[in-house]
Amino acid sequence: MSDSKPLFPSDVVPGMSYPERPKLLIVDDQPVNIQVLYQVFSASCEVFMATSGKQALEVCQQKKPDLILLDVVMPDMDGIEVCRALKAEPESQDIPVIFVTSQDSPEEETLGLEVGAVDFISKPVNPAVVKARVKTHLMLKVQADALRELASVDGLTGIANRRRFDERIEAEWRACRRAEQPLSVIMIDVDHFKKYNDHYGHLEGDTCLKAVAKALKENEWRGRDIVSRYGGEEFVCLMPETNLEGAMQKAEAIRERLFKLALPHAHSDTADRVTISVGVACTIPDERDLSSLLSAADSQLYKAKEGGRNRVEGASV
Ligand code: GH3
Ligand code: MG
Repeated sequence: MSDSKPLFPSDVVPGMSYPERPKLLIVDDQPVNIQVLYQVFSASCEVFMATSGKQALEVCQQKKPDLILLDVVMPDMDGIEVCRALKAEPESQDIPVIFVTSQDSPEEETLGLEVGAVDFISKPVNPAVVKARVKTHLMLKVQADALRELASVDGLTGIANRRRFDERIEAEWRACRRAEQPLSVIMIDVDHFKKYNDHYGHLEGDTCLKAVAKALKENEWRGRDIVSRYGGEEFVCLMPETNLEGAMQKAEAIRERLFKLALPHAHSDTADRVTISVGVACTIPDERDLSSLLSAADSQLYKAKEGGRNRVEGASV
C-alpha cells in the first residue's frame, strides 16, 4: 500500500510552500492499528507514534507534528481528553486532529468535532480515504498558517505587529511564570518624530520608520525574542528568560546602533540625527497582570524622555 510519491505535487498552490515530508503523529493504544496507518504514510511523511494519551502530548511538545491521527477509545486518557488538552495550549492548538474511531455514533462524532477535531475516519481504515483526508487537512493547515502569518506582520515595516506581540507576551508571561524565569520588555520611541514628519514629510517619515525597524531587527536576537511595532513610532521587544542586566545591554546596543546609522534629523532638539529613547522593565511573572510589566517599561521610557532623550532607562518590578 505504501508508495513513495510525495503527498503534495510541487505546484498545488503557487507561492505556498508545502512541507516535503509533513510530520504526522499516529496515536492508538493498539500497535497493530498504528502499523496499518504507518504503512500508508511512512513513504510520504515523517511518522511519529504514541500508544497512550500522555505519550501523545509529550511527542506533540517535542516534535510539533503537522497533523495528528488520534484514536478515540484508549485506557487512562482517551482521545477526547487528549484533543481538549491540545486545543487548550497555544503551542498545539493549531495542529489539526483527525479522530480514528471504530464506534461511529453521531453523538461521538459531534463531541469530537466540538472539542476541536477537524475530521473523523472510521476503522477499519481505507488507505486511499485516510490518505486523501490527511492530504486535504495538511493543505488547509499550510494555508491557515500563511494567513496567520500575514495577520501578524506590520504592513509598513514588515516586522511583527502589535497583535503578534500581544499573543507572544501572554504566552511568554505564562511560560516564564511556570519556569520562574525573568521576562524583559524593551520599549522604544523615536525622538521628535512629529518634527521629522513636519520637516521631511510623511512619506519620508514612513521610510525612516522602516529603517528603524530594520536596524532593530538586525540585532542578534535569541530564538524566543520578538521585535515588533507597537504602534506609530513606538517599537517593543520581548526577551524571555532574560534579566534586567541583559535587557539593558541589548537596549543600549540598539540605541547605539541607531545613533551610528546617522539618519539625518535637522529639526531634532536632541541631536543632528534620528535618535531613540528606550525604557526597559524586567520581572519574574507571578499572579499579577502582565500589564504591570508593560506600564513599568512605559514609565522608564518616560523617564528617558524626561532625562534628555537618546538614552536608556530601566528597572526591575
Ligand atoms: P518625543 O520625542 O517626545 O517622542 O516626540 P515625538 O514628536 O516623537 O512624539 P509625538 O507623540 O508628539 O509624535 C509622534 C509622531 O509620530 C506623530 C505622528 O504623526 C507620527 N507617526 C505615527 N505613526 C506614523 C507612521 O506610521 N508614519 C509616519 N510617517 N509618522 C507616524
Ligand atoms: Mg516619539
